[in-house]
Amino acid sequence: MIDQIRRFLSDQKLDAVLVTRTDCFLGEYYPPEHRQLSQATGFSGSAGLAVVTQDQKVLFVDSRYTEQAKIESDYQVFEVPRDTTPSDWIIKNLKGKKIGYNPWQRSAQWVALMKQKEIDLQEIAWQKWQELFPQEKSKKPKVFRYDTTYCGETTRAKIQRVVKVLKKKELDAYVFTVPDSVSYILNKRSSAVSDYPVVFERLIVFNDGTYRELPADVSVLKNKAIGLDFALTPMGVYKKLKQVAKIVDCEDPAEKMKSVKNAVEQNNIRQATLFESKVICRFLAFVEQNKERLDELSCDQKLKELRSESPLYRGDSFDTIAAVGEHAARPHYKATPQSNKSVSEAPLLLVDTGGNYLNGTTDMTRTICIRNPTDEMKKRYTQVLKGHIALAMTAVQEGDLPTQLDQNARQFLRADGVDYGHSTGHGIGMYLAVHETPPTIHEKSPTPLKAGMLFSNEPAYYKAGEYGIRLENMILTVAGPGNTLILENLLWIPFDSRLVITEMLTEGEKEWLRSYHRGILDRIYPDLSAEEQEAIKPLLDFFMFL
Ligand SMILES: [Mn+2]
Repeated sequence: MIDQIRRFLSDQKLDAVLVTRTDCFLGEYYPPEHRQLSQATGFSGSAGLAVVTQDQKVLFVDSRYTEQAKIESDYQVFEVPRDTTPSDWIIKNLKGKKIGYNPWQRSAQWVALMKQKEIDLQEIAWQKWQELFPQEKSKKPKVFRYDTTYCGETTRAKIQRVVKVLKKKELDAYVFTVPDSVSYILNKRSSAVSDYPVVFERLIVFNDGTYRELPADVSVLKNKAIGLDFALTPMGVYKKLKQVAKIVDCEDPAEKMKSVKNAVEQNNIRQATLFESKVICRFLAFVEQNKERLDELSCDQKLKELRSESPLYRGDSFDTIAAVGEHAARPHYKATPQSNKSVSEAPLLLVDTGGNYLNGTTDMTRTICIRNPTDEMKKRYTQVLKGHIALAMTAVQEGDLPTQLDQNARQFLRADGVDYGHSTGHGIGMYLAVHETPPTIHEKSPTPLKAGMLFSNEPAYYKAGEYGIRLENMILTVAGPGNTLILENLLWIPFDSRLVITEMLTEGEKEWLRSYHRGILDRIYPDLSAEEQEAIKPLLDFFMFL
């Protein structure tokens, strides 16, 4: 392949070519027609960017994929942003060179930034791109209406909210280019893949309240003032629109709209998470009963089987991470038949998993004791748990940034000189993407908290090559007295008493754990079989006597 790419460079009089994993919606969705990154490099992960010149071939991946990329590919691998970012590397190494790229796979904002830095980007026509990376045609996914019993607001009402934004900004129309946003506004979903059940369309909303799919011929927008989110729009779309219309960079209004769940959505997600809590409690019971014969892949199977008992289950919201021992030190580990480990091989098992149900998307993580944890593991587990509780107990007001939540979750680890490399939490879609922005629970998050936001609380600790710990619940913000926000916990799944050092807990933390575990007894226990109740006792038991 590399020879073909280099021949292509000479034929096209280019010095370099960029190959990304993104589809033409800038997403990581992976239909067969966008297999170019793995074709070029051999690397099969879900995100990455490669640059090929006549004498260099480099691959940029994030920390979850560094190891995998080095195994799968013979490219020089850079970890982003620890080593460098692709943009910085390009600016440093390729100034003055002609760099070919596919304008449907880079954002208008990124292209503008590169041009500012005097990087010579050359568009490669779709036809030429396909000659270089021959693609199979993918099947059209089945699209269906997402009922208002689940989403709680009609398309008409959502369009009216967009029209308000248009009037305020004196725009004639807005072009939505992100599948999540289009699916949200049109109340449509598809069966494309279970972890991203969106429709792959772009949408125009006019300020008179009419709307339509963005057609190939965009003359309908001639001379109109249109809003577009440059960071979320492929250069190919931007250019087409720019030829006919006056375009203005304007934040995608659906991002904020969908980040606040309405009352119907809130009730639905409460039900989905209650069902999911039962699934996980039954799963934990199953692990206790079958430690000796379970492995990472069979954990995944069991979870799917338990979820399938709900008629609303449409598949997992992401690939389950069932990670034994050192596998858990990689936050996005995915078991393969080659890597598959048996559960009883190490002291700890980490399971991060979620379902996509018609009434909501779920995401949770527990780390459980399989046998003989070390004192260090217990100390780290307790520190992560204290951080989880601290976040859950944080007093929050409407309009606060998530800074304090993030700092509270990290404080006990940081006081001990360690930390974790990812955000403490992420927004969660409503039968949409499991990672949704806003909000992001991070020190630098720019988005204030509001009532109706749904996000994860997932502090962690990773010791490379040895083990990993992560404890994740889902939180819904609800308006409290005055200006306060109540952080409503949505998941009822035991923490593992066998991994807690009681002496490290304050009275307040013990009270939180007691009431949380009482919640499990009230809400989940009655629906478990006698054997299941008995099996998860070792996790729960101890909290009764705190
Ligand atoms: Mn999560």
